[in-house]
Amino acid sequence: MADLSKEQYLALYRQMFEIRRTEEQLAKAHQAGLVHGACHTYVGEEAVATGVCAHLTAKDSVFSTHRGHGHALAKGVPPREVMAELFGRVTGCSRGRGGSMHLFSPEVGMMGTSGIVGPCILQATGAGYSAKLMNTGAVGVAFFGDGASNNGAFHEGLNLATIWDLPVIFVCENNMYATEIAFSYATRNTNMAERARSYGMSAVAVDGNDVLAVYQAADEAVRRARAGNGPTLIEGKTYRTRAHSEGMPSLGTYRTQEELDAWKARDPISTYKAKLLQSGAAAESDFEQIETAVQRLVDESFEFAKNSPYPDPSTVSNHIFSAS
Ligand SMILES: Cc1ncc(C[n+]2csc(CCOP(=O)(O)OP(=O)(O)O)c2C)c(N)n1
Ligand SMILES: [Mg+2]
Repeated sequence: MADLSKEQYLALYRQMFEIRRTEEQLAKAHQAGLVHGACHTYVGEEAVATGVCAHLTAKDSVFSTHRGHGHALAKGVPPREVMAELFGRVTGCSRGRGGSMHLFSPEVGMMGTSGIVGPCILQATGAGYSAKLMNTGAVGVAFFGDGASNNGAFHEGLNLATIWDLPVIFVCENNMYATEIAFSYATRNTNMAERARSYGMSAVAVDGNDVLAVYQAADEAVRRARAGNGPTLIEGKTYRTRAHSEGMPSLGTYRTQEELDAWKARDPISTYKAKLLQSGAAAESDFEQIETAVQRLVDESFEFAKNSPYPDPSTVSNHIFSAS
């Protein structure tokens, strides 16, 4: 096991638990009609964002996807701002104008989720280029799925970041499917690390359900980037245990109940908790305290979001770029 302090071990647990509870609340809110627009949850994949973002500060930039609630939370956007944003309220991180797929909070370096699959790879490359030019010591981080790796942006971004030794971390969340298309169907080379290495960059594949494995890989990648030694691709092999998007069937015809059950048994949160208990790194009472506090935070965030006003209609044309 990685050599962390008890506080560090528990901070990782707390972050994953906060993402899980927020997502579960959002899924219920979606069923109740409170969420405007699509809602792709991060349930099952929490260890990836948590293990990576533990190494980042507010000056590091994260660019994310349609499945981005977990990235925003792990980067430091409070659950109430995420919930309010999905409910279209003025107190949301994008003032209620963006929703799930436009979560922006530059104050904490959350540079946006996006429904367009792929561009976050190029945006993070741009952030790395900017950090290098300005000599800020910051890193750019792209979170993206296996599906995005078959998009042109992947190849352009990885190549450019490599030849210019940019401080970028490419985090591929390989959950085996793009919507309902298996990764093994969509490419003849499913070895993501090998694909990245073919550009000449460092790459590593880790168990994306093991937060400590992700944490260690990200530690090395962030150090390498900050030292000026170029980008890294981290492939986190993981699985989403809910539907692609809320309202869609969680199984469909593309995956089996057995597969889903097998991954649920490898849940990143409960397996981590069991590991910490077994090793004596933390006690049952530590988890009780964290779980109670997080549940209270999520409940309060939900009430806050639900009771917040919608943006005033008279402000509809604010924040819109106009050349005239
Ligand atoms: C450029 C582009 N092509 C297609 C889509 C439709 N689309 C939305 S989500 C998705 C699947 C993405 O799969 P992946 O990158 O593996 O992420 P996951 O949903 O598995 O987290 C697709 C194809 C899109 N939003 N953008
Ligand atoms: Mg996928």
